[in-house]
Amino acid sequence: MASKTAIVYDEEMTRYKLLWVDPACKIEVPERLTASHGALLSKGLLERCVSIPVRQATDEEILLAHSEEYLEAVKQTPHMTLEDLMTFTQQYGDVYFHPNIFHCAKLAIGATLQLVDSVMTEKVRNGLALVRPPGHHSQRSAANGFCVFNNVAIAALYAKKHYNLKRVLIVDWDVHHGQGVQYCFEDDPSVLYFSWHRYEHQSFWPNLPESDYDSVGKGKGAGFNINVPWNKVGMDHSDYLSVFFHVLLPVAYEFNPELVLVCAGFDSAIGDPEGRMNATPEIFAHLTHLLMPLAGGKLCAVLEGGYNLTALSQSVCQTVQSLLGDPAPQLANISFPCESALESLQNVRSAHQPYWTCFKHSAVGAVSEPSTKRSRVEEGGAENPQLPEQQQPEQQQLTGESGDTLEEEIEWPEPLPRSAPPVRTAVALPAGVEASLPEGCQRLEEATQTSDKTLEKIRDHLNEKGMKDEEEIAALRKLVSLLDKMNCKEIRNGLATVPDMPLAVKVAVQHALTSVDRVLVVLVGDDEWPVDLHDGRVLLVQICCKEPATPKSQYHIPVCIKQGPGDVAGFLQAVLSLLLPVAYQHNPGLVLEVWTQGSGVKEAAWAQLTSLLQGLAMGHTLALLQKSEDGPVRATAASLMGTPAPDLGPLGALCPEDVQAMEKLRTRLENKWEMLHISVPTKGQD
Ligand code: X5A
Ligand code: ZN
Repeated sequence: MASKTAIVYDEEMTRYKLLWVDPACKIEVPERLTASHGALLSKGLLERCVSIPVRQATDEEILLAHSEEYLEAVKQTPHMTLEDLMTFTQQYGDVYFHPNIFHCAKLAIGATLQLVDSVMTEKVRNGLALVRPPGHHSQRSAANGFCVFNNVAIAALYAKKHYNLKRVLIVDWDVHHGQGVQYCFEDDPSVLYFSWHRYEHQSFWPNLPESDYDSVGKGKGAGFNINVPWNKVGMDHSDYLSVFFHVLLPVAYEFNPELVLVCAGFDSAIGDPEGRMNATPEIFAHLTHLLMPLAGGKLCAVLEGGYNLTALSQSVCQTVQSLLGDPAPQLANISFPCESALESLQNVRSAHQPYWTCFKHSAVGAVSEPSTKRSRVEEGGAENPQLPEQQQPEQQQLTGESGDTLEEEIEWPEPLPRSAPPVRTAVALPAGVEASLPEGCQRLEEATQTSDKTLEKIRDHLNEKGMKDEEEIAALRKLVSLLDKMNCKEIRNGLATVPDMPLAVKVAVQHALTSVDRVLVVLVGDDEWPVDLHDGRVLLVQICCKEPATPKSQYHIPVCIKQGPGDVAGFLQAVLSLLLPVAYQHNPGLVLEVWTQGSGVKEAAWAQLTSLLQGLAMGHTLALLQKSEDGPVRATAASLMGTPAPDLGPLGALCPEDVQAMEKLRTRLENKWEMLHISVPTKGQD
């Protein structure tokens, strides 16, 4: 089974540049590639990846997404004089040509296709193509926005053709709208295109009405084009994650792609002169991580924009580290998405309500009718899209004596190293129990010496009369040992089977709180749980079947699914729209994941949950199972080891009552858990 990560790169793609003065194009420099590649090298990441050579794309491949006339025209550029190149360039928007750019553009496509081939033939699990020129703005017969050929669009068409794929997901996290990709797949339901982009009610480049949330695709492709416009700059981690949890991920799971392509532009990171957003490079660790459980882990990231060389290099490294499976950094201060982000979120969900089950039965409509956007644009003035952006008051920039724009130096801390403990997963099973564990997974045979004393202390503290049974004590000692090993960074995560689950949960929480600030307990199954939630350090999310007595604490979140956790659609909805948002906001130092007997949860769904939860607590998850059954133990251990979970297949219908119950839960909790918001708060209400 492929577990490697590919990097596709060739220095040749640095050998073209802007040869004349053009303020719109001067940021697209060869150093974008050398800096990114250099950072991967100096951080020791490159040597952990498989390097795959680039190749030139063939005419046939280029023609998958472009017209013959356009290809023939670009073919002439290597022979043009400087003057001819300038004239040729002028027919397109915000792009430049160079005698070597045609060659590089063929390599950029070739690099992308090499990556797709390596992933599809399972030579590697995933990878990144570091390419120039970028692609997502280029169109059938036009260069645009630094792009000549549409690398990712060609890759999707190529994958459909050569591997007979029926569903490809394109996630475009670049800060610009990849209108070229949208045009290519607008009426094609086999390619789902998602893009978020700086928009500011159409006043930001490329200033298109069709970049707004109401462009949902056409004909058979209706519902398969998702635009999230950012109408303000300064969006941060909470805004980005909200859109992933409440828009992209639910749709992506419902779509069930066979391959994920990422238009990986890093101009959406802090410090970028184009994007002016506020998300630090660590966010890309999480965006990548959250996409990795899809399509059996088949993910190809392809560089698009990114113009602050520091932010770009750091973001590239974060992306690659997630692809490699390194522990994701903790994100502090995830709390409330800004009002403008919520407005976009609400509008895009409402526009897509007719097409996606995950948005059905939700009572929230669009933000005021008729839509707020046109009127705002037509009011003119500050937001008149006709004005070039530099002349707009809110975007006035400092200018130096040369008349050049001076970028205010924005600073942010360098991302911390993401070092992985020597052992990824340790499994504690009762003595004598045989289990076929995944390769590389360590079996914990003996509890640590100190665990005996520790357990005694916990027993006193909990005033626990039980804990007499030898088998029980042996299991609890192993559980304590796993937590200690996690704490001293010997192991990243662990799995234990325990005979008395309520007691084990109590002990684990009690012990964990001596070394971490906050714990997240995720319980799948019914039953009452004697976890002390009074001080807000422990958050308990329970995915269950029976409606519990009204919980008194904001830290007890029971999500009820009528048909039980075995209903995959309901289970997934609970995980994506409730569990993950509160979990990220809680920012635990440990995740305790509990599978109780008879919960009915499907193994594949549990595996997905296990994968997703590893984005929290730097991957410190302790999974507890009630019985040492081979299937669940192996599936859990595999997920903890980083093996992509099996596909869930078509999700089926969502039970309307479940959705309504979850909405009710949201209403109860959203004052405390702001990450649950999916609409603009109503004025006058608190
Ligand atoms: C790939 C990319 C941006 C073009 C901006 C033109 N292009 N103003 O980020
Ligand atoms: Zn961009």
